Amino acid sequence: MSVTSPERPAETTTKRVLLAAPRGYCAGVDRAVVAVEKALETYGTPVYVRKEIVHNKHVVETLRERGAIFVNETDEVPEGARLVFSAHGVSPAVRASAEARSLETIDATCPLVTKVHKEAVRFAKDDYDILLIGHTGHEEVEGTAGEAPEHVQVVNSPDEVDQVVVRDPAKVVWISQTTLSVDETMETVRRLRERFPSLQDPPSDDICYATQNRQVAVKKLAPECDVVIVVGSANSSNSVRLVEVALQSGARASYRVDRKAEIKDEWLEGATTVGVTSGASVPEILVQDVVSHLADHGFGSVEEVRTATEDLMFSLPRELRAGLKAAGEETKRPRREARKELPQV
Ligand code: 10E
Ligand code: SF4
Repeated sequence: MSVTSPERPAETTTKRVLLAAPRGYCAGVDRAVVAVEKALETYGTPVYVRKEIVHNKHVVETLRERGAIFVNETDEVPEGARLVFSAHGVSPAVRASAEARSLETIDATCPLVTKVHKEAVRFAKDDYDILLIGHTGHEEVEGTAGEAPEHVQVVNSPDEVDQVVVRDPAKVVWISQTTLSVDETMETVRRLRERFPSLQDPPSDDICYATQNRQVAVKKLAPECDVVIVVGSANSSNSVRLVEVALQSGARASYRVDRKAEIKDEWLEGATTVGVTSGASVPEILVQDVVSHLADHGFGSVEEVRTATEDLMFSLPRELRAGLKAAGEETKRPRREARKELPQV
């Protein structure tokens, strides 16, 4: 595989793949998936997980096969059992209900989501109206809004800005879900600021580094592509955003697939350049499957289009580290490249 920029002579007709980098697992997903794996290894079954640990079918199916039991709510978990909170975070009400059932919780909330929770708590304490830009019903939004329900209102898109009502226009702040389209969010903020000129920004970017990096990479390759294939599940916000970003950035077509079997031959008809990327919850093995499927269809040349290098790694959840230590097990983790990916199901 060569590392090149996507520029090529106009007359080139070699069928090729432009492979976005960064793509796939972010530090928060990696930590959450490893947390469930380690919990299963250390404590044995049953280990319950509230909601999907990350929004990826393959990951959830694989962990289920290893013994994880996925539930929707804490009241489905037997009293005193072990429960992992997903990477998307939970509201204080969920924590309280887990405590009321004496559950042994392991909090796999991504630290970058926790950072946004803390912002909500702080601004609520200072009595701001908090405009949470994000998607109603998404678990991360439910968790963040649940930190201060009486202060937070969710703004789904630029079109919703006109319906926002605040108590004091001089005391309004916006925060956001971590996995949104950067461009659409900036448009929402622009419109909010038109209405509320004193609108305060969050202390730092809420859309996380991984979301931003994957969008920048897809923006770079999309103008060169006849079609961009995004590997990711339908409920994965950041994966779905990558399809939108690819289309807005000049790809003639873009499709999301969970796995290579979903790629339709007609998508590739007449195409010369196919872009490939994956959401933050997607194991690399699924991307490599797609790349080899494309090779079987004549797209044998693969060029990586890299726009950033990521080396962030989070330590495992505190409760799990304590459990590992008590069991005499290693709490430090090898770098990601040195570990095996989840096997294919
Ligand atoms: O739907 P999302 O993109 O938020 O989730 P995902 O599980 O596909 O990717 C990881 C992102 C998380 C955990 C939220 N910040
Ligand atoms: Fe954390 Fe960002 Fe990954 Fe979400 S997408 S888990 S916020 S690093």
